[in-house]
Amino acid sequence: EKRLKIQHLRSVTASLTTTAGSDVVKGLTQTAKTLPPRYFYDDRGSDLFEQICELPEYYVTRTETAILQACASDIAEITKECELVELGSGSSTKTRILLDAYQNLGLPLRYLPIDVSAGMLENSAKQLLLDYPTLEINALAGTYELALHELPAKQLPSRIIAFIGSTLGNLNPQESEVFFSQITQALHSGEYFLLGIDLQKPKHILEAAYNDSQGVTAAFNLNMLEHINWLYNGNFDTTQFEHFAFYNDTENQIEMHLRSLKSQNVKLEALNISVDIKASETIMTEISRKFDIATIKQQLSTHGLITQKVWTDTNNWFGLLLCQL
Ligand code: AVI
Repeated sequence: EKRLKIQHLRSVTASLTTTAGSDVVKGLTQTAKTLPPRYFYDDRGSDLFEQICELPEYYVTRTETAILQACASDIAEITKECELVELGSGSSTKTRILLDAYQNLGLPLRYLPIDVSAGMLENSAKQLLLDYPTLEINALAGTYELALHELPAKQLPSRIIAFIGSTLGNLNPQESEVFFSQITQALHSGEYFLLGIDLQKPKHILEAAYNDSQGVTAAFNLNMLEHINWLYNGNFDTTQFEHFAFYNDTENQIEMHLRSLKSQNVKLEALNISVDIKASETIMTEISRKFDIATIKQQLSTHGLITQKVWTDTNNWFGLLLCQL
């Protein structure tokens, strides 16, 4: 297929600046234990995340989709002939709304999805090619960091990098600073950045979204231990941990933890570590920060990213920002 190119960047583990698994060792041997959220996303984890997006309590995906449906034609009109780079493209469901908008204006379609899951990229790319007969795809399998560094040359007059779904919330403040500088370095002056962010809202709504009644989020959280067992030859017993998520209203973030149901020892053979975990001790697996638009605009502007337009829903639950370098 001439319209599809898939480039495999170095593997996720090989691309770590340090030795594979050193982030796990560091996180499990410090006093307040943590594990990096990227370990959620093995095949089962990616599948569970897709299920989370459909949950009645998880308003995030539904709300952002509705905003995109309302503003996609504005975005296409502002950016004109523009190729779409998407960070963490996953199944590319929301992307279709943007592609439709460019197509409806008779603009050329070029899409550069970036995802760590090569399988996911290949499947969604094939489906997209069937549905959009003029679409060209150049997929990049790898981390954002590598992909942003190795973006192929632009073939249309402009480019938009989309980072939607509020994945920004999973980066801590220092990580987001680094991330914004990487975006700025990847863009040329006049090009665009589309950012989707989950906004601050009453605690009970947030806590319900991360403690769904069907237990999908709990399964997603616990699956990280299975993934780590598989990667590093570990013996985490998922029946001896429970999902624990709450809103920290000082930090304005959801925190997801795994709480130990007993005093136990876990070994990760491939990493040569043995970890003692006390009863009720928790391992933090994710933060999901909730933003306010004024603060994020300000932060973007310190990186030279000027917000041209902001769209929200009627509840003001989610924000979509179109910025220009
Ligand atoms: C991918 N990310 C934006 C999700 C979030 O809401 O922070 C991950 C997630 N964790 C639990 N539910 C969903």
